[in-house]
Amino acid sequence: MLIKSRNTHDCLESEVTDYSLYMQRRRFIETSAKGFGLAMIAPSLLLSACSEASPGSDTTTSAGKQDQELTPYEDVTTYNNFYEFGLGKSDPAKYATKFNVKPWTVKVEGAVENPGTYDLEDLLKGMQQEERIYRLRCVEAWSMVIPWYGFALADLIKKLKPTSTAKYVQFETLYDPKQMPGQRGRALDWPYVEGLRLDEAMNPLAFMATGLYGKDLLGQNGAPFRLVVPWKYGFKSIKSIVAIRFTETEPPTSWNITNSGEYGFYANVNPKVNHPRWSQRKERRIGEFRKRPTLLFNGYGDEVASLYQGMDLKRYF
Ligand SMILES: Nc1nc2c(c(=O)[nH]1)N[C@H]1C(S)=C(S)[C@@H](COP(=O)(O)O)O[C@H]1N2
Ligand SMILES: [Mo]
Repeated sequence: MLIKSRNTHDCLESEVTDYSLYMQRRRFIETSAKGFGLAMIAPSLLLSACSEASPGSDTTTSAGKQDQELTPYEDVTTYNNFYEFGLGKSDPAKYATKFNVKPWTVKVEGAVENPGTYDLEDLLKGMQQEERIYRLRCVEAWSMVIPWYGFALADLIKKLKPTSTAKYVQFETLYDPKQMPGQRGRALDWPYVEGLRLDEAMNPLAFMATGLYGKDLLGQNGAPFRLVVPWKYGFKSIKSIVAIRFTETEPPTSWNITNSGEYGFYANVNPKVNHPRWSQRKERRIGEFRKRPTLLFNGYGDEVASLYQGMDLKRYF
């Protein structure tokens, strides 16, 4: 049985406010048991659909508990950004239904002591899987609140052991135009690549998701495993990863390659730095009509602001 350790992102069963959500999550206990690698989710884990914010944290005071109401599973799995499966928000759900993720291998390369080609299952061995409720804020000014399932990116990095010269980590998405119709067009330079500074990647908030809502990830959400960096715009959270590369210099990233004036390497959520073509001051939570104010670092400043001390966030956007 999976033992869940408590940290600031955990919450108590008694904080559950939405009964239908509670029932929904109970149902996932059965369905997820059939899934790939997710058979061991403890029921107690599935009942903790509540605010991730610990008392007194920034998120609680600035945004309130309402801010953590989960985005319905239906929306999370049908309104997606995954250009490999098309440019429209409903394309990924339409074209990823037969996406085959077994077997899945991941190449580990660069400045690292344990390079190699790993079966995903071997790569995940020893990773402590847990649920984390994180907001995901797209650069297009919409957002969702998702109960992710997975493990700390830091744990994986510790297992792979970057050398002392490694300063960045780059991730790469599968390139397979037969399965990914979007790759037959040239919307982006395929394969999709993303990266983090190593200290950002080691921050406890950086997460590798294998599931959401207690089920394995569907193709549209980045099966079989994807990055989730909750304080950065959604495009940093690269999906369906097949390579992890440790580098000494800042690695190229897809949206920055495509349009460096609009998409920086850092991409920290920042209401004061507008996208050149639209404001970032507000966002629409999917499923809601009124707009919410966008929070610096997507509301996770307590945990991550120290990473950027002394940096001009307008220049390094
Ligand atoms: N490989 C790849 N990863 C990607 C994208 C993409 O097009 N290709 N889109 C990104 C963007 S812009 C967002 S907002 C999130 C959306 O994740 P979701 O569909 O699971 O909500 O995925 C990110 N990861
Ligand atoms: Mo996005």
